[in-house]
Amino acid sequence: MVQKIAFLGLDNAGKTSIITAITERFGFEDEVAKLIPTRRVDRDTFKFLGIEFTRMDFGGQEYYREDYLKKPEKFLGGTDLIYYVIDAQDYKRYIESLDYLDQILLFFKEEQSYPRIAVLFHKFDPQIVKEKEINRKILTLKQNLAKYSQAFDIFFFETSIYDIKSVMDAFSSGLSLLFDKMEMISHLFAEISKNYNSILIALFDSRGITIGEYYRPHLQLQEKLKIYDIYITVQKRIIAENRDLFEFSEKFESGERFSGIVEVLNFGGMEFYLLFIILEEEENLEKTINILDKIEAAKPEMENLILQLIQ
Ligand SMILES: Nc1nc2c(ncn2[C@@H]2O[C@H](COP(=O)(O)OP(=O)(O)O)[C@@H](O)[C@H]2O)c(=O)[nH]1
Ligand SMILES: [Mg+2]
Repeated sequence: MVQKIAFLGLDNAGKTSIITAITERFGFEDEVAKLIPTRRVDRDTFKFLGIEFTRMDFGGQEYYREDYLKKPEKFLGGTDLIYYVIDAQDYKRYIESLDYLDQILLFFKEEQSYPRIAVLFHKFDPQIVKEKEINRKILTLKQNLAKYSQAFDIFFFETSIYDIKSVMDAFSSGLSLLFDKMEMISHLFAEISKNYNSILIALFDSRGITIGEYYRPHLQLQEKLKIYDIYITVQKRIIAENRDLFEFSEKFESGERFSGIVEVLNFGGMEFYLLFIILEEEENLEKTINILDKIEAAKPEMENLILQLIQ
């Protein structure tokens, strides 16, 4: 069955930019600059874990919003997952945005259907993440949302197209809400990590959606971003050079060195990318390399879990 995903929010919130960023992970910024306001509803489809998804980008101008709310069953009926995008920098329109979400939720309440909801506080750009005012405003907004939307499972994310990882994380986490057993993969990775000096173990589908991931606790945002940058570069090279394995060795700003592999795996006729990064042990590089080999041992279980997910 096709699953329906709706991107909703006021005009100018950043919905179309987010979708573009997800679709064209590589060099998406040019594309975003050319965007024109969305007219009514744009649709496209994609496959994830073998399931077909329709993604709807709802133009957010007032006259469109009125249209949708006049015939909500036509536009919103059967939605499985909503990404509700709020321009976190546009304080003046918070109330208007909450109002719109409220009316959308009212429709679903009356229908007694409860899609999963991911609220994205968007335009939370890297250079302002530490500013007090925006953090306070977002917190208040979250509290208000939690209060009047109790019937719904709402999840919050802060995103910015200038931090592609934040967008991919929010998108992946939203999708994972539609798969009951998805967290089993992350649990497996947490287990595996205990045996090694792991910094990160992650599994992505071919379009960069996270299926599961484990990060070493206290890994800093900068370190995460660095790893993600490397991952994107490596994935590009793997595709360009038609490889199925890539090994690398790099260091963090702190001077700490790490080794990693990206491996293309084929489970159930689909391609996945496994990223495995461990701390390098200076005195014993050979040991490090051996450890990388050992990821082999975990593959059958990974495959088994993936097959359970997609059946
Ligand atoms: N600062 C900042 N601007 C953004 C971000 N995402 C989108 N924008 C800008 O916000 C404007 C509206 O974006 P658009 O995707 O058309 O919004 P939509 O109406 O919700 O589809 C555009 O000028 C984008 O360049 C972001 O993360 N940070
Ligand atoms: Mg748009």
